[in-house]
Amino acid sequence: MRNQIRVLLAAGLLGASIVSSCTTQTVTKGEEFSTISDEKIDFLGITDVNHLSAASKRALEWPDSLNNDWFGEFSVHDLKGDLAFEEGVVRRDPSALIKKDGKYFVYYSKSVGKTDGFGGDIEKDKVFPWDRCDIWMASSTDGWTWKEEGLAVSRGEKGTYDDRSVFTPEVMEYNGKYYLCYQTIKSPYNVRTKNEVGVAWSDSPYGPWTKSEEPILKPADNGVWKGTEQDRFAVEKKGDFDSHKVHDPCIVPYNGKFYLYYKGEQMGEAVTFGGRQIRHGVAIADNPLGPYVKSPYNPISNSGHEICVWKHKDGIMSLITTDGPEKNTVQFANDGVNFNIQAIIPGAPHAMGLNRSLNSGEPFGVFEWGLTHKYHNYDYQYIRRFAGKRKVVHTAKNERTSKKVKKSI
Ligand code: AAL
Repeated sequence: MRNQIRVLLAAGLLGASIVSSCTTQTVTKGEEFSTISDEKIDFLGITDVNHLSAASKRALEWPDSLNNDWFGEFSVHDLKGDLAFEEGVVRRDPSALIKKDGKYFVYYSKSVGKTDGFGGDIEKDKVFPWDRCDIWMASSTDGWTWKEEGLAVSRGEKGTYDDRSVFTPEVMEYNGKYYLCYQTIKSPYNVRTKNEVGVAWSDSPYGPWTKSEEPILKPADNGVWKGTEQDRFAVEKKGDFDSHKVHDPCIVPYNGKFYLYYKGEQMGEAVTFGGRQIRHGVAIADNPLGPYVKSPYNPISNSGHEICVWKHKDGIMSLITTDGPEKNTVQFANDGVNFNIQAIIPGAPHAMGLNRSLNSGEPFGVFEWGLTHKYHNYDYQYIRRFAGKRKVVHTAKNERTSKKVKKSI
């Protein structure tokens, strides 16, 4: 028998009653009614609509548009040539890959020597692997063997906003020009030092690069430290989600404007039920060089770490990894700002440098291959290559299936 079901989901209050015989079931959330098919109840494997568990209530609220476009697996491989692991050298946070005249180009943070941390003389020491970095570049024709071409953007002269470190670059090609955006630190680098974002531009992927004289993005200025000790957890007021650091910048041309996505770190960083409280924001400009205005909707994520965003259909897709209750998800915003979870995506490499020249037409195709970094240990990181492969079903070893990967866009 097919039944029409009325279920009250609001505020954990559940009332369910069989109303009449038909092909659909009606679920009400507060005053809102929606119709749920018998097929959906069957698909979700719900035993008894009169006894919906909290999990079943959440499942009934999932949008119908959910699909398995983002089901896949990743593998990571060593590179050859100059980007192979090198003792005593840090190469990390690869940018996206751009392709010109048959060659791939990547930009990354490079420094030498081990990390001392914050226990000693910060005037001399290296406090993080990404401290005392410059931005370097490498090229490759096959994406496996890389030639380090040299320095792209170096730290500024003493007294400038980027005199201590320039790192974690992203690259954008727009109208025949190239733009690198990256994190900047001014000395001294202690635990309360604010981190900013700079930009450089060039007519060629090889440079030379001209740097902005001022940062294009700064942390919110509305937090208040408590006391004068170098303790970043001691605050009178935390301020906005990005009151301490603006990190991992990535500029995407979108809707006739430039969307600068970034990671924010807050003064007095907290740990929540998803680990470190890390969130993303966006700032928008009419021009690639700014001025960038932060969106009033910030923060635009509840989780994440390194920014990995790309244009998808008419909106922006974002891979959220590492921190927060929504880590390991892909999220989509059809306006570039309001992101919703599309799928769980476990195992995605961190600090992904997407290969922006790929165009398979498939959602998961964006992960066909690209670059990532790996911790050899805390002091040294090196760049590797990832490969992502879409799957449609989960099979046992040697199990036969009639399911094929279908093209879905
Ligand atoms: C990375 C990025 C930023 C941080 C550090 C170097 O994974 O989030 O770049 O500053 O770690």
